[in-house]
Order: sequence, then C-alpha cells, then structure tokens
Amino acid sequence: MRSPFQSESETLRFLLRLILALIPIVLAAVLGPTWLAVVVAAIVVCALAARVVQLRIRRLRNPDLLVKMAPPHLGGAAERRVLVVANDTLSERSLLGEMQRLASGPNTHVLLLVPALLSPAERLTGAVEDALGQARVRLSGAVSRVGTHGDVKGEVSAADPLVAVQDTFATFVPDEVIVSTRWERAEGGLDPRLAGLVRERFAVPVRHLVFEEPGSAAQEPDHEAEARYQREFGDAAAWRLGLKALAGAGILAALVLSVVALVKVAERNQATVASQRAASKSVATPAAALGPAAKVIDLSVIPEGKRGPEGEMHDEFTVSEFHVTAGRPVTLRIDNTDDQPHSITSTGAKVYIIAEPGTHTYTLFVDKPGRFEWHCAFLCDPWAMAHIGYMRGYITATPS
Ligand SMILES: [Cu+2]
Repeated sequence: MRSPFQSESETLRFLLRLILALIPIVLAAVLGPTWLAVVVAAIVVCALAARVVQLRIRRLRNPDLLVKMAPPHLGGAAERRVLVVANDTLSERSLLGEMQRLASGPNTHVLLLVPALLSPAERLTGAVEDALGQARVRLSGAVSRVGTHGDVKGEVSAADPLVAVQDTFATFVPDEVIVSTRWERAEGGLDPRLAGLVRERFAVPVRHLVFEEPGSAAQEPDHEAEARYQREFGDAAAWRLGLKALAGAGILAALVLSVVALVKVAERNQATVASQRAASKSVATPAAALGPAAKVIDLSVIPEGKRGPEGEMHDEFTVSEFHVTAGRPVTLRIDNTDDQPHSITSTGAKVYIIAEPGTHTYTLFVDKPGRFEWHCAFLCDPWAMAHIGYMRGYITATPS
C-alpha cells in the first residue's frame, strides 16, 4: 500500500500537528471533568477533519498542475508505442476496431492497460481479487480479439488508474496514450477525468475515446469540452464530499453529545453516592458518642421480594416503618440480599443510610420529633421506589 503522505517532511508535519492537537485533550482530561475532555477531543477531531475536507475540496476544484513529463522515445525512429487505457468500455466494438487498426500498423506496439475498478472500501481493505479477476477477463477477451492482428500486450493493475498509467510510462514508455471511458461515470467505471489528468502530466498526445452508452460511436471531446467537464465533475465531486462531511459531522456531534450526557449522569450518580456515604458516616459518629444503642431492629432488603397490588414482584425493605425516639440512636441490622446497595434516605430526618450488600449494622438517629418519609436513593425498581412498604416508608420519631 502506498503511503498517503507525499514526502518525509509532510509526514513530520502531520505528526507535529497530531501532538499539538493532543495537548489540549490531555490538559482537559487532567484538569477538568471527563466530559470536558470528550468535548475538546471532539472539537480537535472536527478541526482536523474540516482541514482534510478543505484540502480535498481545493484539490478537486483545482487539481495541482505538475511539471509535465516528456518521456524519451524508445526504439527506432519508425517505431510507435501506444498505450490504451480502458476497462468498462472494453466491450465496445469501435474501441477494439481502433486497437486493431493501431496494432496492424508497421512497427507499432500496443499495450492495453486495464486498471481494476476498485471501490474505496476495496482499496482500503485490500480485497482486490474480484476486481482484478474481472479486469483479467476483460483484458484477455480484448487481447484475443485484437492480438492476432499485431503486437498487443496486456496488463492489469490494482493501483489507482492514474498511478498505473504513470507506472507504464516507466516500463513501456508510450509515445501516445488513448484513454477510453464513458461520459457519465457509471457504477465503478473508469473516471472520465483520467484522460485530462494524463494529458496534464505527460507531454505526449492523449486521445480520449468516449462512449456515451454501450454500442454508441466513439466521441473525441475537444480541449474545451474536456476542461468544462473536468470543472463540472470537480465541482460536483466537491459538493458530494462537502455533503458527506456535513453528514459525518452531524453523526459525530450526536455521538459526542450522548457520550457527554452519559459521562455526566455517571459522574452525578457517583457524587450522590459519595455524599450519601460521607453523610451516613457523619451520622454514625454522634450516634456512637451517645453510647450503645438501646434497640436493634432486624430487617432485610429483598429484590423482587414482595408482590405489588398490580401483580408484579418488587424490591422491598422488609421493614419500612421505623419508630424511634428523637435523640436516641437505634441500631439497624440490615441483611441486603441484593448485589447492589439500597438506601434509607430522608432529608427531613437527616438520615442517609446506605445498605451495602450483605449483613451489616447501621445507626438510625433522628434528632427531632416528627414523621418523615424516606426512600431508596439508588436506581433500583422505579415502582418500588415510589411506593410505601417497598423502597419507601416512614420514620416516626417521638419526643423523648
Ligand atoms: Cu433500592
């Protein structure tokens, strides 16, 4: 596979840019919350992608003009070497006739180059065998029909068509090139701009044989028609690329937004649990200072342990009504049979007990009299979390 970079300095520049782009992402990840790093990463990726798209659009609109290569003439003065580039038009009778006419000329060598028609996906994955096989079949068909009339050789190539042509300038050294395409680029057909691109790069006569549709006569567009077509095709391709880039940006934005939302929710949950854990510890301390708890209440947490009135089974605390005396600690021995924590959370009573899985003791302490509602603050069974006697209940503190 060819490197996408044209030179070492270009590779180096790309690496430098990549490192520069990574700095803000790393900084955001270290200094800020995770979602900020995600947003910064997305912005950096968008900026890089926009730059790539901009460069490609520019290249599509104004293909860079290279210095033309003028290959030396190979062989005797009377010798003529003709390169024919075609694939999807190889069934055209007039193209084969033209090749026959050329091949039967004296001292004329014809090389038929058939570039495999690869989709971008095939080019990327290297799955070139099918396209190469098709190219070989077309080549051998054409050579067997033309070859008897003179010197015709054939070649298939999996490289980009322009690169394949360039390669034959090093090996075959043609004096003349014929490129045959359709006008409209059919599904996977040879790019009609190929003739113009070859003409731009090589100082040899390039003929473009165009077949509007199968069986039609060959047309040879003049310079102006060719240039106009190239411009229009370039504009259309630039448009298509722009639209694809927009769609890609939309998908990326949606992805980033959902990742940020997920990260934020996860961070908030963590913060809630952490603050509840801290709170349940701070409640335990004054309770311990008040001496041994007088009373022990045994209860369990059972996932899907109790049938609701609508017939479904729901998570439950086996005791959901607690009676305490204000200012006096009570010990809860909770056997949480679930594999996730549940809680007895009441902001009114300032009770924040997290029942971890397994059997542990906790101190229930309410400092003022009143009847307070509590609920489980962990996302467990939404129905149970909303119903008294399941993941919700009351703490009644009577005055001492
Ligand atoms: Cu719960």
